[in-house]
Amino acid sequence: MSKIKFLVVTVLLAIACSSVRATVSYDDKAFIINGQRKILISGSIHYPRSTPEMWPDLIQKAKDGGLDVIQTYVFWNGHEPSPGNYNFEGRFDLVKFIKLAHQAGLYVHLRIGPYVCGEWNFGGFPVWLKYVPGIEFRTDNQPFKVAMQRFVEKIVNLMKSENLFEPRGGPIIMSQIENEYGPIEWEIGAPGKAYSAWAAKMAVGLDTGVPWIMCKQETAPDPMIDTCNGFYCEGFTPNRPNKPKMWTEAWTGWYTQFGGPVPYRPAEDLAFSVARFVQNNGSFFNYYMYHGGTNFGRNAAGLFVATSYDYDAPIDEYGLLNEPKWGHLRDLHKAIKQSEAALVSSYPTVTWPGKNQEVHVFQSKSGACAAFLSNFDTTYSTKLTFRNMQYDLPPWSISILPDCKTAVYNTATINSKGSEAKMVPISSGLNWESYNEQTPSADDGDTLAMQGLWEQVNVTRDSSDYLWYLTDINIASNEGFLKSGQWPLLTVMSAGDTLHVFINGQFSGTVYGSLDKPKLTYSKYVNLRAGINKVSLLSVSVGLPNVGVHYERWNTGVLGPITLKGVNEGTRDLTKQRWFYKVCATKQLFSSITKIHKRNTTFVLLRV
Ligand SMILES: *[C@@H]1O[C@H](CO)[C@@H](O)[C@H](O)[C@H]1NC(C)=O
Ligand SMILES: *[C@@H]1O[C@H](CO)[C@@H](O)[C@H](O)[C@H]1NC(C)=O
Ligand SMILES: CC(=O)N[C@H]1CO[C@H](CO)[C@@H](O)[C@@H]1O
Repeated sequence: MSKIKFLVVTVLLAIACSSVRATVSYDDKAFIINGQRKILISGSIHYPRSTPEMWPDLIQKAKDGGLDVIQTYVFWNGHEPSPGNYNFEGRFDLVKFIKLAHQAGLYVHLRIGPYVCGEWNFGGFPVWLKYVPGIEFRTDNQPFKVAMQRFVEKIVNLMKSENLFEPRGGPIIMSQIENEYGPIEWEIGAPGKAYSAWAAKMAVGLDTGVPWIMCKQETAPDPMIDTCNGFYCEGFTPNRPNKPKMWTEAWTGWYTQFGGPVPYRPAEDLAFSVARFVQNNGSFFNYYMYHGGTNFGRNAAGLFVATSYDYDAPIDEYGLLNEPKWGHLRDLHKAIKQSEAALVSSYPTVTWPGKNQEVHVFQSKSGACAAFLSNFDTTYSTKLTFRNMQYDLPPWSISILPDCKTAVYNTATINSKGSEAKMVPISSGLNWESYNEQTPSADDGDTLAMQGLWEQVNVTRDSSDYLWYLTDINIASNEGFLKSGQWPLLTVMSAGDTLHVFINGQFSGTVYGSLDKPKLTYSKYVNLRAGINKVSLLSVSVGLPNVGVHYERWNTGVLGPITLKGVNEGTRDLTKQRWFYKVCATKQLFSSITKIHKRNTTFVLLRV
């Protein structure tokens, strides 16, 4: 063995050993990785909201944009579609996603949850969880805790077996248990506190070697780090003086709802909020989302979350740079990194040289100095004097001086090139198919017969958004309305989200719920004939709820009452009679739906 070779081997061994011994800890200033305090710049990319083919490019663009960390939720219902049957393939190949981030030299923040909210169907919980006997979600409930612990252990053990936590040489430097639990705990009180304490203890017991976070929960038990989510977080303070100030969700935009506006957040304001957070001791911030992506298939949450999850993120839904946002933030990150030595080793001295002016100076013992100059006036520019120099500050902006002299960046001054995405119609290559389907009726063979009205998800188990409610109305030949021609009034009450009504195979009407008011009522005079009349109700849900206290108790579908008014006996109650059920398989499309949904055709097509 030559001397050079020997040296190479020694160096490699040293690297291997040091990576094995790598540690992640924190103090009040920042996360400490291998003994070094860091300002960590992070961005959310949810692996199932893009395709594995897109991942390397998205991750590279995140790296080029100046990110240190990729943050993702873990999506339980994608990974365990039925109890004990796990899926880590395709868009759900979590290990591959994390390894790609590692290969690009990025860290990972793994938000295991397993409650994730995230505008994701059922907040990430598998639908079968709702039907575990005695279960109550996200509280001090034994069946829930057992199921939750099993899944969290499954994920942690997978990460351990692949050596993905930082102390074993992997990229994961922090995890998260639960998600935005503060408001729920506040509402449910004691059982919420007990559950929180249990979740923290359970997580710590898994011995991952990296710190745990509980976001948006001021009461997070030690040693969980409580963190902030929001459009602005500069005023946030962690619940113990030994915890760093972290912003787990800096909202880059917002999600889109069907029928709603497409949200937009200016790059200038986003940059301003981040600079303001950092100048107030913030040392970790994460863009939610950095790439929002797409709610494929039926992954979008109810109610009315759109298929696009673009979020006005720095990387758009298609994986293209959203300029000038991406470039403006890259420039911000550069300025913050140039200031890092001063930021992590001192607290700011704050002064107010003039009206709406504020100066933060970070001066370390070793001589590093960084300054942030702010103009909080929303309308007027200002001239700010700092250390005998004059600086021009546009309204609502912060300038960063990594050497306390040179303003290398201003949050309201965009230097990166903007580019408008151009939409070009595709003239060929798209293959459309259409299907025609008969309206089913109660006497079709393949239906499920039950007494009364059943909750929709109880029947479909979320295998489809579509459920037929079918029954017969028997009209005697001596009914008065047959002679007078004054048709009876059919009224159908549904818990949501959309209802199409057919009488004797003929389309009779559609009613929509909305995000604010999912419940709906169909009420119409219907043309009935003597003898048997076929009533076919197609109830459509637009995804399961993802948020709220005990959202597992949420109901969807035709729950009644259903009445027929104006018959000989006055009002006939159809609620408790025999109903037949037919789950619409997801491939079966319904030709009339596309016609009926003049308004929101796209949404019906995409969720199918
Ligand atoms: C920064 O943190 C220190 C120590 O906790 C505190 O005294 C100071 O007020 C903080 N400064 C700002 C601007 O938040
Ligand atoms: C749900 O289904 C069960 C049988 O699987 C039934 O006993 C129960 O009444 C149903 N609940 C509702 C609300 O439909
Ligand atoms: C009536 C109604 O709500 N229509 C909406 C359906 O969706 C489109 C696209 O999002 C909206 O522009 C319509 O307002």
